[in-house]
Amino acid sequence: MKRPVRIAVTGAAGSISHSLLFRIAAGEMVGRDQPVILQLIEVPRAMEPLRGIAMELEDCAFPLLHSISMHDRFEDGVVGAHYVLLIGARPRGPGMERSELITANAPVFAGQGRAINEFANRDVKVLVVGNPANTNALIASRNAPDLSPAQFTALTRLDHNRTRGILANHTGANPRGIRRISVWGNHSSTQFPDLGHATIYGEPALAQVDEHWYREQFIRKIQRRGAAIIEARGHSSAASAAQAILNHMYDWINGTPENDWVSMGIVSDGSYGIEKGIFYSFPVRCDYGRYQIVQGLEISDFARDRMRETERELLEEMQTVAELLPE
Ligand code: NAX
Repeated sequence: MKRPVRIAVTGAAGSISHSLLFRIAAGEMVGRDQPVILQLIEVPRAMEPLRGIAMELEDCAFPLLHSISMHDRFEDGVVGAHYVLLIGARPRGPGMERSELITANAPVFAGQGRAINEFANRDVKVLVVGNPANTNALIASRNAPDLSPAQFTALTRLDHNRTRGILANHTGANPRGIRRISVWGNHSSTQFPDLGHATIYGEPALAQVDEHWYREQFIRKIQRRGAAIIEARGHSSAASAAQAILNHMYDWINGTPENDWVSMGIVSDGSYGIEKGIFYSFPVRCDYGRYQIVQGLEISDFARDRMRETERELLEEMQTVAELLPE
């Protein structure tokens, strides 16, 4: 029997976690033969609902769920963690500007980065989900000087999955037949869901859809999907976000399938001319716990403009939080 791994989760009593924790305990994040310890972290006022969730987890009698602990201090919850999912964040209030959301969340993620640096396992893998996810990942990683920035990632897999799901529905293909989607940039409405290299059952996707539809409707639909879900449901995406978190972590830990890649928000190494150091979504391949940016893709002028636009937004976000970014 394998030794259990420790998974720390913030926002553990929130909506995404409610769709996520039970599936982690069932073995869907790390592997079906890997026992897990859940270290659930919440703000003090949410500890009581969290206790209820812990009871429900216990009542499922998952064979792989070794134990559960609950914490209202991040520093305690992250001790020894092999995987950290930073889901909790201050939500965007009515009339709140994106820049206000960024400055409200920035100190929280700086503190969490410092605590991960000090208390987590040295090989920890961190996924930031709480928005603005890319910039929060940048802040956390820059405040964790003893860890590699490559150990920090931001969730753009939901955007990747949306691209795949909506394209499948539009063309009648099974989502499994769609490969090589790339989502570039920020997890925001400037992201660029790129079908330039995508294939449907092995044939170029762009030869199978109307180019005008792709440029004028499809891209915008993906960019605004989160807002459309809030409008329809009254709440932001939860079950699909949980699915994307499981996919992101599973692939990072276990590897991506042959002939395909996935999108992850990671620190830029300057590939494709994207400013070094920002957290930008790239197409990546994962193998044995590491990831590598897919190199050598041909970038059209149309794609280049969109990649630049979302890069600009990330550079602006970085400026907004500059004082929380130690060198
Ligand atoms: P909820 O408001 O349902 O839950 C958030 C939970 O986090 C609450 O229980 C709150 O008490 C807790 N929390 C807040 N600050 C905390 C802190 N400092 N430490 C520990 N817990 C803390 O939100 P939910 O729907 O679960 O969404 C969580 C975050 O994910 C939001 O920031 C949301 O914007 C973001 N999303 C990011 C996505 C992505 O693709 N990157 C997609 C889904 C989602 O919109």
